[in-house]
Amino acid sequence: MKIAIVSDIHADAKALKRVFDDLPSVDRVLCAGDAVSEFRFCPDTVDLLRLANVQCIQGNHEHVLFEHNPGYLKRCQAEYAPELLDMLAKAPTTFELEAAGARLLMVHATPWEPFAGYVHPGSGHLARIAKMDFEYVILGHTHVPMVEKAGNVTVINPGSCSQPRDQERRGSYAILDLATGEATIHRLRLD
Ligand SMILES: [Mn+2]
Repeated sequence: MKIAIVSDIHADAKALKRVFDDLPSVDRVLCAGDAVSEFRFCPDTVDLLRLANVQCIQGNHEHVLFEHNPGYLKRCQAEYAPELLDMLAKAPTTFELEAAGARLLMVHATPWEPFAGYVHPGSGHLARIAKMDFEYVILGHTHVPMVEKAGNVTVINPGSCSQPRDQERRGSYAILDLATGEATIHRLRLD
């Protein structure tokens, strides 16, 4: 089973489309949160995610939009199709998957605080993740792509397809092959 992982799209439908155009053949696509931004909903982004049957979780931006941003949410509800808003409003905070004998957890920021904390490459948080009962932990939030081993846990952050914060300045996504256990970061070309 091959899984593509995107994250932190931040309402950039064009960047997401670039990912889809670049994707190898995969069985499933996951999105690790912040598909939109707290003050910027993007129906095109959500529609692309919906049409591709992408499993989304909420990031801190969805959380703020749906829980702490009533004025802007009201404007979105007046303007956009309810099924598009619902897709993110009803997205879970964490997503777990068992496949090919492996357990996978996806959460936006950290496994213990879904909307707060950053797990960068080399982070001290990795020691805590190493004790978790998963083969794969998928995170977003940092906009820095990462594939790192924490004990027996492979920690994967696909980075952001639209707003990279590492030195490469190119958007990224990740591919996880559960048959081989291999996770790779793929970079997108710049416009
Ligand atoms: Mn975030």
